[in-house]
Amino acid sequence: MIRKVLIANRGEIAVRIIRSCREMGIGTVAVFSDADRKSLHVRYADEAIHIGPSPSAESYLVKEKIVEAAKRTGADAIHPGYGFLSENADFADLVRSEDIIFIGPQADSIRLMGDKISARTIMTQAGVPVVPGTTGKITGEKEALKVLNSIGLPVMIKASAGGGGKGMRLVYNQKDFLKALNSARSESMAAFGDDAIYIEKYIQSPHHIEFQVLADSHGNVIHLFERECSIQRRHQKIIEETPSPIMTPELRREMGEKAIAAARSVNYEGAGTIEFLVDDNLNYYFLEMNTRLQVEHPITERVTGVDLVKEQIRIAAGKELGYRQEELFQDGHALECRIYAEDPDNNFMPSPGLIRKITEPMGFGVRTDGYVYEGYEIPVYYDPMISKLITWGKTRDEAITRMLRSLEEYYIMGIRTSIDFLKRIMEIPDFVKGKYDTHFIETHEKVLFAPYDDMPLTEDLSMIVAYLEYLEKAKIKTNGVPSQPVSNWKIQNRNQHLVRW
Ligand code: MV4
Repeated sequence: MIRKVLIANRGEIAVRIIRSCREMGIGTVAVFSDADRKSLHVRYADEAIHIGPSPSAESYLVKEKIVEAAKRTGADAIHPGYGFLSENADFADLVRSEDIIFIGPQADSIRLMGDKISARTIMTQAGVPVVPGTTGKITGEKEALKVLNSIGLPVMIKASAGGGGKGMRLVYNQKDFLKALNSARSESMAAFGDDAIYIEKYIQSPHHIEFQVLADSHGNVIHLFERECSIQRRHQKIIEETPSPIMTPELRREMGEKAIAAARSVNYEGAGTIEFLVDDNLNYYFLEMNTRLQVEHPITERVTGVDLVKEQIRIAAGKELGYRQEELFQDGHALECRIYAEDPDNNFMPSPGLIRKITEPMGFGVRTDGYVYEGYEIPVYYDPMISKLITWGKTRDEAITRMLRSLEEYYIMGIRTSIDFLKRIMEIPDFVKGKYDTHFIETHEKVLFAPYDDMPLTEDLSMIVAYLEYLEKAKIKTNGVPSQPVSNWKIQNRNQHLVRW
């Protein structure tokens, strides 16, 4: 039995976890830093504990402070969310050593998958195809060159302790190889305190497709189908969808089985994700396993009907999975857009600050997972993601048109956001046709970053009102017709608003 869960996280995911806990009748404890006193997760939790200064290194990342907060509040379990301590095996060990339930896999599973070289070895043994490349760790330059000759150019050099693109080097020419090898090594040492690296054949234009798995402590393992996450920039996902436009029923069955085999090979428990690269000929290769709940989990929830957080909690409490593989199916299509407080017209610079006005999309087939509200000030200290907009449709086309109308409804004033940029993606014919790979943003950058043909009004509707008031106060005659500057403005770059007075 779990009666009280401490959520070792902040932002939208903390809110998301609290919601499932409340529906299960489980008490909740929020932890918060100085900057998060007014965060929604603090308001929604039954109890909240201050854990230190704003920088995460002094609050959300301090294992001992989190465990201490759980002990003080009598929480019997800790949910780590994603990011922060969610894939920290030592944290899982520390939590369990205090007789607190860690809602997640065993520490050994986290360790094995956190080390990408050991993950490749284990997957190979389990019959899961990995990208052609090195087995074990590369020691000397001589060995590396020998490996290079057997794989053939181009190759990717990756850090064993890395993941998500950190410490990666792409090498096209033999003459660049040793330099890249050594810089990858030193970068990995500086970032992770570990200079172990491995080499893979470079897959030119892959799709990033991942499978959601759930495993209980009784040996039951199921998969909840795939998510396609190929639309990314600088290794940050922007749009995810399920089903994948390139998936076939046969491939889905086969990759699903491999995902289950992958989870079994590390005695996995809880919710996890097996990431694959899929090439143009539908060859698939294991890339990494994520041993946590992922940002994009809601699209899987939408098409399968499974509340993944509730399942995580049930599994951690020792219960058997609430679903069998045979009863799961994909109902329709789901899309997720990540909404960031950043400025696409200024190299995606973070744009934290005060939310002056916000209207979020609603209606049939729409879900927003967020944590901001009118009057909330987004802190500078954390990830700039504001919310996730998820739409469902009976078909992919319906999910896309519903996403577009939802993005049109989304109105945020006070900060810059990625909303207009996402609208542009939704209207690119290749995206609508499902024709995209991991190079989509670069391929379409001309269109995506083209200047607006109208002045976009991303600031305040009240500017117009102020201007009209000014005209009135200054007794400027307009004959009831909006004067030039006002009438040319468009709201949200889409809906022409005619203002009369
Ligand atoms: C690759 C690859 C091509 N070949 N590995 C990027 C993130 C990290 N998880 C692995 N990544 C890649 N690994 C081989 N052998 C291409 C990428 C990659 C990528 C993968 C998924 C989504 C977007 C990407 C963007 C650039 C590179």
